[in-house]
Amino acid sequence: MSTIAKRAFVTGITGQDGSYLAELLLGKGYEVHGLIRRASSPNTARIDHLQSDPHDARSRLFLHYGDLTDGSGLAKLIQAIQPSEVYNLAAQSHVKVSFDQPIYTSDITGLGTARMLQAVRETQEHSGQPIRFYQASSSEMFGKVVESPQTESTPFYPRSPYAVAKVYAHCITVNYRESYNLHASCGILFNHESPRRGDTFVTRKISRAVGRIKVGLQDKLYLGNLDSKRDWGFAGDYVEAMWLMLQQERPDDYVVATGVTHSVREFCERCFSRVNLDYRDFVEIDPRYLRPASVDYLLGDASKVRTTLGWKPRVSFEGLADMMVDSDLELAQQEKSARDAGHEYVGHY
Ligand code: NAP
Ligand code: G4F
Repeated sequence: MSTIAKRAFVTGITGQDGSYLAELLLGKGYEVHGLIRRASSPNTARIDHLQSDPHDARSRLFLHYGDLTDGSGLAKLIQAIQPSEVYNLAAQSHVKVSFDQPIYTSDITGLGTARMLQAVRETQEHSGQPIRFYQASSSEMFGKVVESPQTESTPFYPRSPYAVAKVYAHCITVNYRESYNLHASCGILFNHESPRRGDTFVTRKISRAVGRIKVGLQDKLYLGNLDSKRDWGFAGDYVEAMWLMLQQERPDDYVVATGVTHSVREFCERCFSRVNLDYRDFVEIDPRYLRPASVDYLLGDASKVRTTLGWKPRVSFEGLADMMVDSDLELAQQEKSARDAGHEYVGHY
């Protein structure tokens, strides 16, 4: 394959951000190549709407099997695809799970990034064609925050195996930028959500439960720390910042956030009130959802991305909660109808 101006390779394309980013890139005319893991049942629900007939010559989305544990497989793929931009979004991305699977999380979320960087570096050296690299860094790296709001220069204090792995991934990306003249940028993204959010993250867990409670499919919602605060934005807005970073002449690191923080309790209040319910009647605390070490407060200062890239969030906290509840209420109504008709419900994002 020869290098064309707009060819992107996206790891994590089946995830929340990957699906929005693929939509954005296809909309801008890119040829998009995505890495997917082989699974015993389909795992492409979030991007199925982007896949046209494989025999249709106009299709610009290509999926390739691979895994972040397989460095030589990644290198072969990147050499074959010859992308001009690489977005590394794949990760074991669940903080609580990382306490149960610390070694696995370090391997995927941490070392997986080093494997990607090495594959990109080798391909660029062989072909002489520049490749721009985006790393999905996280506000979890700030952890037990040493200052507020958090900026690009706030020191990291990771509080979970996931966050430690992300700090490694962030630092190795900066190291490859400085050592090999790689156009590699890190987006330090604060929490971002959507109707496509995985349903074990707290916002989606809440919006799913609100829909199901409203239609009578569920009685209670069990949560952990309700006082924890996050700077929540909409994933569709945040993928635009990723793309903007790779359009700059110089690589750099940017905090992407709304600059507003809310508690899990406030998210519950907003979601339940959207369907005229009071969260206090349904939410109960289950210590199983507490973490061995917690991140209690995150608030981002996105001045740099606003002024340098001209990026700003479009969806507010209230707009996000309403969007998620409305979507999950519709899903719950479909689930209820299917159940009432005696059919098995097949969910979608
Ligand atoms: P997500 O929905 O959990 O998606 C993770 C993606 O990684 C999925 O496509 C998953 O594939 C893939 N993946 C997992 N392990 C893999 C492996 N071993 N090899 C190849 N692919 C693998 O996460 P997200 O919310 O879209 O987040 C995207 C990235 O941004 C992640 O790196 C996350 O850590 C980071 N981040 C997210 C946020 C946020 O608030 N959403 C904030 C800051 C940073 P399967 O579908 O097969 O599981
Ligand atoms: O939705 P969460 O699981 O997201 P968390 O831990 O902030 O991590 C997410 O955002 C990071 C960016 O800061 C990403 F890097 C990471 O990949 C992921 O996308 O939990 C949010 C808060 C936490 O304080 C948690 O303790 O909600 C609290 N919480 C309370 N009850 C709960 C629950 N979280 C989950 N998942 N489930 C609960 O029942």
